[in-house]
Amino acid sequence: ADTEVSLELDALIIGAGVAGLYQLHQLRELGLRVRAFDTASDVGGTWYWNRYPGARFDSEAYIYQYLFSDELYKNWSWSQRFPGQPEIEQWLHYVTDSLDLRRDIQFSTTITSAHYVEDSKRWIVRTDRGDTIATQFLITCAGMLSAPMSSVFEGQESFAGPIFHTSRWPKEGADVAGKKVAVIGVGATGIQVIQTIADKVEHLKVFIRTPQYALPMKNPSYDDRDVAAYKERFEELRATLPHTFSGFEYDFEHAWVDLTPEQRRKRLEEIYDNGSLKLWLASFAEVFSDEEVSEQVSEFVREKMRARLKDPKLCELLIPTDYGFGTHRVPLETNYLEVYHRPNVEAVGVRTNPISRIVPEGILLDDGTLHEVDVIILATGFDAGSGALTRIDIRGREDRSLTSDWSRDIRTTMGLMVHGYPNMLTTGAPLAPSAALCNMTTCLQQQTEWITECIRHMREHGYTVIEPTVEGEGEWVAHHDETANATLISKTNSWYNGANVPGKPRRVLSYTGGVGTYRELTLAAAAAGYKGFQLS
Ligand code: NA7
Repeated sequence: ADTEVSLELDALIIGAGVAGLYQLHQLRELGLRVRAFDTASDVGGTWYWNRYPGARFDSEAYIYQYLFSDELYKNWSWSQRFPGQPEIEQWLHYVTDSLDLRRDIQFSTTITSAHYVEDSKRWIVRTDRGDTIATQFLITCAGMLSAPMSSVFEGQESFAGPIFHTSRWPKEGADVAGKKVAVIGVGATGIQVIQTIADKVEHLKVFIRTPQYALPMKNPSYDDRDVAAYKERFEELRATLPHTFSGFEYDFEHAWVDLTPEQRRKRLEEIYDNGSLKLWLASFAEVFSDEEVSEQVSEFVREKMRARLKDPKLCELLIPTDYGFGTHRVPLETNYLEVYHRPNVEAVGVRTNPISRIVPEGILLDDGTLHEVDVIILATGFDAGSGALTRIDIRGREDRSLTSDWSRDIRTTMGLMVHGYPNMLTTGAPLAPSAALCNMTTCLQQQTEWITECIRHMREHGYTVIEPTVEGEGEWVAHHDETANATLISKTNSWYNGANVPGKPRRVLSYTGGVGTYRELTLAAAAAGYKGFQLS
């Protein structure tokens, strides 16, 4: 196979999004021969693909940031607290150009396979463009939420009009204005689409199976003073974000048990008014573990939702009752609930009468009801964490297949490596903190920096191969499970534990012990000479 090799690298990076861009920069600084590959025609990852109407941050822009460079941070100014996708994509172009990354990225190229060759201790990587690349390190920056659940219903291909997943929204735009449109799914994505297109389409049918505890977003525009004020806080943010529970600037301040009912209510009202994810990620840690606290905070949010949705039938369809607040990803919204009061919007409950199939005219329910539409938007989510990697033919030692290994049991060591796959380093992977409970940029910076330091250490000490031991991996998985199983997240069905993908082995995908704790544990393993790993 070596004779076919068209390129020799020290490190190959899959993906040119938030993680891949920074990883590329770091490894180039380290002096490696490194190249990133992306299926997309440009940089951006998540922010390249998710160009549906209303796509925007749910993290404050000034914290969804690279923190390694004061200059990079301060030379970009955000227009508002939670900007939309076009601005975020422009920012990633700015980062790419500032760091001159483009010359080492190959676009419109999908990695199809990566096989580890034990004799030469290299990965042989193939692309859909016919490249065969040999590389010492394989680094996956392929995204936590990048493998779309786009084939969900029987008969999808028979639909007469356009049908697409939100993360495959056509780059040239899609014509929904004046059309009869269906949106299937009301996760964070569905909610953003629905509230944005409702007043543009002729008729909107929203298919709702599980409603969400959505929180109202406060999204002020920034003037020069606001921008100067957050830039002023750069050092403070850099010192704070990596150490909090969720990689946001805020953290839990009080334990539920320490406050009186009046104090709790006051705290909840105050943080609700913040118009951010603070109510979820920095109200009370017990929300994630204590049924009673969970119920009380859930009821607080339900009350807020009920006050906006006067119609009892809408309340029944749109207010969650059978799972606790914060055990799904909490979406932020802007007049989302009020959308259902519009005469051109219809909420279709599909919990007891599910979608049976797609037919040329539209969506057919189990009881035979046909909903005729011109366009179908699938806001049906992703095969999270593992999907981006299991969709590539990755083979480790002794030809073991990651796709087949992870079809039985999804295991990693700190979300950074997998036993049996030497020199494969992963970001946004299962069992590390990630989108589920983390400001993604904080987590991805920490993971890519850990990887860079690991490679630097190996080079300095003359090691060429690293792999987690069976015992090391076992310990991490056990710690991860113990932490996750103590939470209510493990008892709720969602992409958080793979419940949304038929046949996916169930395990909470994101580390739930906190971003700061994870950071300490991963750094401690490195400081102890890569405890849990074998270096050779
Ligand atoms: P999510 O949060 O996984 O939401 C997917 C939605 O699609 C959810 O409401 C699902 O209902 C619904 N869905 C999926 N399959 C079906 C079928 N067969 N019938 C009806 N409804 C269905 O994905 P998002 O893209 O919104 O968000 C993913 C993450 O991206 C988000 O959490 C942020 O971190 C960014 P269900 O809940 O399964 O009943």
